Amino acid sequence: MVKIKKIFAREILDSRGVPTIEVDVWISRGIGRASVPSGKSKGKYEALELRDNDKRFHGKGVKKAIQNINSTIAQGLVDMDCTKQAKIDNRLIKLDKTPNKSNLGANAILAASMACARIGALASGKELYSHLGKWKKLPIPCFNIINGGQHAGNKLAFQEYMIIPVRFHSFKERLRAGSEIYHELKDILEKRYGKKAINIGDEGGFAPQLSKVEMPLKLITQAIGQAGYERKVNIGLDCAANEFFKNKKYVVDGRSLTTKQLVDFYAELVEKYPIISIEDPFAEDEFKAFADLKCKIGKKVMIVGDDLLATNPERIKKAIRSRSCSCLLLKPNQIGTVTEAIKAANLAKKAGWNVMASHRSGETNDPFIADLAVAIGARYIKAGAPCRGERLAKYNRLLRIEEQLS
Ligand code: 2PG
Ligand code: MG
Repeated sequence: MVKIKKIFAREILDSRGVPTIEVDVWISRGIGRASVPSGKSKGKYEALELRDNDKRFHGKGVKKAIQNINSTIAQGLVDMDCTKQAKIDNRLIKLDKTPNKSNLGANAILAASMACARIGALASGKELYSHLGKWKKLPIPCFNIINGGQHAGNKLAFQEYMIIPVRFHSFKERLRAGSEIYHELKDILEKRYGKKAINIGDEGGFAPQLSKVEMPLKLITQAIGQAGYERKVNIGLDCAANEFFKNKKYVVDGRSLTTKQLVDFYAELVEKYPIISIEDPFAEDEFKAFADLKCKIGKKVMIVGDDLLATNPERIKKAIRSRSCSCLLLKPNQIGTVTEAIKAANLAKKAGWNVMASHRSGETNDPFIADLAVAIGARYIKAGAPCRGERLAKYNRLLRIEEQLS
């Protein structure tokens, strides 16, 4: 038994310069520290992120959440055994008493939960990934190299265009391929559209002024080929379709599409490009549309649920019943504790789905999600482009984990 002595939270800034929470948990021989990310294209079924909504930081301050950690959460966790993550998380859930963590704030609760996991690992003399799980395989990275939607100042309806280096023997080789293709794409964009096309979006991918959703697929396929990785690297999309769902239609490239038309459009894209994964192809309540798409292209393409599932067990169960997905996008801050995130992953895996562990568009340098991905045996991880410190913090951590495991 290693007792928690003290818990202290502070307000820090994330990669968009917006406040977020960092927590220190103390035991007699050290500190565990963690910080939480924040999304922009958030789904309505996510646990509540508590913001101050006052004058500071345009309403985005997190002082209330910090106060909750330094008072209620600290009082509730001090003297508990830091190596017992499930018990800690259970206590956090009880202290909050709401289904969506709206009392103390999911950002407050998750920051405390993650910091406890870190100190629990230290106290047990383990790496974080082996403290949290038994799996020891590295996930395949999905690098978001063109940003659109809410993450960029361009007109692209789709939010993320990812390259997925599938056919390689190590994480290290996958990271190399990701970086080489990223730089190949940079050259292509600059030559074709000039310097303004190589500005980057929130997740480190390029944000060229393209307006047709198919164009990035052409450019990325070209970059993969020119870098010499044809047939070894595939493409994944996060359409984040909630964001272009207006009056029951999907507004893509200036056209308003019905669900059926959008299903056909995805099927066409899949025929033309080496796409193996599509996340949030429809809005967050459209279980049936997801299922229709899965029925049509599901043998070739993984259908990933993010806003649809919100890392929430009830929604995951519903999607299992309705055959809407074949992969869970796992975002710990959608549900609010480390233990609940692990349970969500296990539920998805039991149904035969894949799991893709995910960062958020507003990140910190905390690589927690990398360790969690290994711990739960996630087949994939997405942490943005192979560019920008807060994205590389995750990929570089995986390089180190691979070294330890080999
Ligand atoms: C997503 C995420 C992360 P955000 O939609 O999958 O890439 O974006 O964090 O803005 O919700
Ligand atoms: Mg998403």
